[in-house]
Amino acid sequence: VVDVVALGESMVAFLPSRPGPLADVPSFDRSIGGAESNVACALAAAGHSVRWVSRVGADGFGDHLVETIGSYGVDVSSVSRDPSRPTGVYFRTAGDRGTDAHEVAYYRAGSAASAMSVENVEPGPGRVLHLSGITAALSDQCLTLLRELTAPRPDRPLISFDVNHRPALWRDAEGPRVLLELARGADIVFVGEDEAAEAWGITGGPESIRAALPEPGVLVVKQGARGAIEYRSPTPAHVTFEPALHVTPVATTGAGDAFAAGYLSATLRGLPSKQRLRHAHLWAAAALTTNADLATPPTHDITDRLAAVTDETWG
Ligand code: KDG
Repeated sequence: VVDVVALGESMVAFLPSRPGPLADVPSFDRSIGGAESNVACALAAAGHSVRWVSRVGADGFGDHLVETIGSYGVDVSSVSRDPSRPTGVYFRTAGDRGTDAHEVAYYRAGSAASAMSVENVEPGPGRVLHLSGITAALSDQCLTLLRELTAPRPDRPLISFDVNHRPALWRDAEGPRVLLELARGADIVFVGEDEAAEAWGITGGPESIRAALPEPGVLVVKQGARGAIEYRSPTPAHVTFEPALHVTPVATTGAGDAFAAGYLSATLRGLPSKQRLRHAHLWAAAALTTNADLATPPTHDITDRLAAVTDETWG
């Protein structure tokens, strides 16, 4: 049984050779993206056993994804190939330093991963199953798959769910309602305060988000550069806030995935709430200060030492 199974679509990502609007960027460098495989790669790089489950096309981009994700130590043996559909790709611009303002152009409609279904995907055993709201947005059959995987049953693994609201991907206005439903059925939920406002119109801060999402045993509300709050059942007994590290972001894409991975890593290691949040912030800081979506996290040894500093030193 692996520590974590991460299921979702990955894409070849094309990162701009220079800042500016998409219309003006002359060339792009090949990289990889995919919220769930970003989590998988970070966890595997830190020594956890991880399997990534997905579908890619029978094409060179699919080869590149499987090879690159596998090179982090992730088990990719459950990734299947679809000869009739392409691997998704996407292009993005670089935001102005320190802002999240960037353009994204997806070429993933009809991709191999968007045809994932209960029939062609088998996550296999794992302690944690990490999923995200992106998969729900890909297609009706992907949404059915997510509902199936998260349905209550005695042998269900711990479900980790990152809301990852991507308005550009939703095919109808149902997205926010579906994301709330999926989040309510998960065990560990990650959501941004801004994301909850955008998706669900919840503007009353973390307490209001917890009020809308009372079910998950763990709810982590991310407050961007400020920090993050963990609500752990039974609430309101266990509420932990931990400030984020002050870094100058190079690119914010992928920081949420690194945050989730750091949090899950510390959870798997049985660390207490404050340390879970600090590990999440440290891994996020590593991703924020790299241009690519995916950053190799600091080792356990370094993370443990950095996370052990006094409150006055931290942040
Ligand atoms: O969280 C980062 C991801 O958003 C990025 O790697 C690309 O998976 C991606 C998506 O669907 O936006």
